[in-house]
Amino acid sequence: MSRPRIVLTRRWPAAVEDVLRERYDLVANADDHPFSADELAHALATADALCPTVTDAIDAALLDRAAPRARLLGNFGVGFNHIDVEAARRAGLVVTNTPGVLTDCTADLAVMLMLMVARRAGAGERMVRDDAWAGWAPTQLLGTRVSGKTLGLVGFGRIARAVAARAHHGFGMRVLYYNPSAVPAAVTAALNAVACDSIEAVLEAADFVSLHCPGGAATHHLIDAARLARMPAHAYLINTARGDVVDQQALIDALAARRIAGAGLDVYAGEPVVPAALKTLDNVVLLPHLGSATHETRTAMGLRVVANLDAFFAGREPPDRVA
Ligand code: 8YV
Repeated sequence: MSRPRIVLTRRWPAAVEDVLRERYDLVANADDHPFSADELAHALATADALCPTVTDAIDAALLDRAAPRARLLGNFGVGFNHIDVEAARRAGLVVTNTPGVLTDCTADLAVMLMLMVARRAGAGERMVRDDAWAGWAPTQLLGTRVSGKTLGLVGFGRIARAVAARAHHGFGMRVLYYNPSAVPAAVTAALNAVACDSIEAVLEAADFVSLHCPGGAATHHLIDAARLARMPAHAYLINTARGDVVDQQALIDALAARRIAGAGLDVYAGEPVVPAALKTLDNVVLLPHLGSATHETRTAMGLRVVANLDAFFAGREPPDRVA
C-alpha cells in the first residue's frame, strides 16, 4: 500500500521533516514561501493530509472549491482561527492542533513583553544601538516596577495559568482573571488567583492585563475602545493571543493619547502588516509573533502533528482532534 502523502505549507524543523520523510510521502516546502490560495487548493486536492500554520487562510471559499482528496488538516500550532472548522467538517476533513507543548515558551514571552514594556527595554536598546546613550543618569528611561503589582488575565487556560505561575511565584504579583467557564479551585488556590465576574473588572483593577483567549469571530475586538477606556492610565496591555482580539486602531489611539501606559504586542490584525502608527510609538514593544519560537517548542509542535498523523492513518482517533 502506498504511503499517505503529507504536504507541509512551510518549512518545519529539520528533525521533524526527517521523521515525516521516513514515515510518509512528504511534500515539503523547500523555500518556505507562504502558499497562495491556488497552492493550498492544489495541496488539498492531491495530498492525504495538509499541515498548515497560522499563515494559511483555510477558509470556506477554499474548502468549498477544493474537492479535497485530503482527509486531515494537521495544524502546526495550538490556535486554529485561520481554519474555518465548519467548512472543513463539510468537506469531510478532520482537524487537529498542537496543545500543551507551547505553553511554557508562550508564557515566557508574555512575561518578557511585560518586563520589556514596563522597563523600557526596547527604547533602551534602541538608544544603545543608535549610539545615543551619553551615560548613566538618575532620571534616564525610568520605567514601572513589575514586582508586586497586579496582573489581570483575560482567559485562564493553559498559557494564562503558566503566566500566572511565573508572575505570582517569580514576581510576587497578585493575580486576577476572567474566564467564561469555572476554573477548578485547586488551580486558583495554587496561584492565589482571584476570579472576576467580567472583563471590565479585570481591566479596572490590573496594572498589567494579558490576553489569553482564542482568536476567531467570538473574540473579534473583544478589547475595544470602551474596554480600553476601563484601564487606568498607568496600566499596560500584553497580547500574545491573536491580533484581532484587540481593536488595533483603538489601541493605537489609547497609546498615542497616553490613556494607557503602554503595550507589549506579539500578534497583530492582518499579520505581517504592522501599522506605521504603532511603529512610531515609544510606549509599545513590538515582536514578530515569536510566542512559540524556540528550537525545543517548534520541534515539539511538529512531533505533536506527527503523533496526530500517525494515529489518523493507523485508523485511531487523533489525540488532538478539534473537529
Ligand atoms: C505558532 C501560535 O507559532 O500556536 C499558535 O497558536 O500562535 C504560535 O505560537 C503559530 O500560530 C503556528 O501556527
